[in-house]
Amino acid sequence: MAKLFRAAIMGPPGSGKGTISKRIADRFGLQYLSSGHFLRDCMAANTEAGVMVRTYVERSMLVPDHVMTRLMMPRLEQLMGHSWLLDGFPRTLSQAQALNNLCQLDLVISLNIPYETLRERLSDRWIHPASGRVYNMGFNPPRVKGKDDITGEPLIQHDDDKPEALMSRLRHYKDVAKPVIDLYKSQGILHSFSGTETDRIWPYINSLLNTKMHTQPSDTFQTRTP
Ligand code: G5P
Ligand code: MG
Repeated sequence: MAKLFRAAIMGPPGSGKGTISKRIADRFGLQYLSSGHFLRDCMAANTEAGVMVRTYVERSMLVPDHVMTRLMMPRLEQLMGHSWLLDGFPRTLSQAQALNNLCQLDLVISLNIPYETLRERLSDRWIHPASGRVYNMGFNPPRVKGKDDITGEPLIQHDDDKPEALMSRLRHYKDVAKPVIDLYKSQGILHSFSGTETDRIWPYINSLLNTKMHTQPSDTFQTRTP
């Protein structure tokens, strides 16, 4: 029987997790779960949990671990029969331990992007608040300036993408990510990629996944048809 493939992608805000995840999901037929999108869905549904997490997400603060795992675990259990890729979860050691209790990851991708690059990207970033769709005026602009491609509604910019706020978010990311990175390094499943352009990093990630998923006869992983 085909094995299931479980991967996660980590990286600071704006490092390209979402952009790369979408390429991986499309190319390799993995189910894709972004913790940020998932939280925004909860917020849009105005559930009790959604109202609670809004206070954190709107200030770009991490949602507390016990809330995050309580929300994510049932969603992950629904995906148990599939191969998947997680974007933005786990972010803390406590989340990584909770995930470890559910299943063992096969691969973790960590993105190392210089601060200056992140600053440039995020200051150029526009968001459709209702859906969380993200645009970049240089890299992936909307078809009509200032408007969401799907709904035509106006795009906005986040206060948190200003330089001072961004610097503090990045510092915080490094502090909480370090023990998670160390854990996955010790398990031998961490692969780090450095660079300033997603399009230059992508071929290396593509080739790593090709090797992991397709070339070893014992590793026939179960995916949905891409
Ligand atoms: P999210 O949604 O996980 P962040 O802040 O970690 O949010 P973000 O902003 O979604 O990360 P990303 O996914 O790493 O960034 O990057 P991206 O969106 O693909 O790319 C960023 C921008 O750069 C885009 O405009 C893209 O088009 C552009 N870009 C990409 N590559 C290039 C390139 O090569 N060149 C150029 N010029 N541009 C490029 O989490 C949101 C919030 O939810 C909560 C937290 O409050 C968090 O702040 N949260 C959690 N809280 C606790 N625990 C968790 N596990 C949580 N997960 C989420
Ligand atoms: Mg993202």
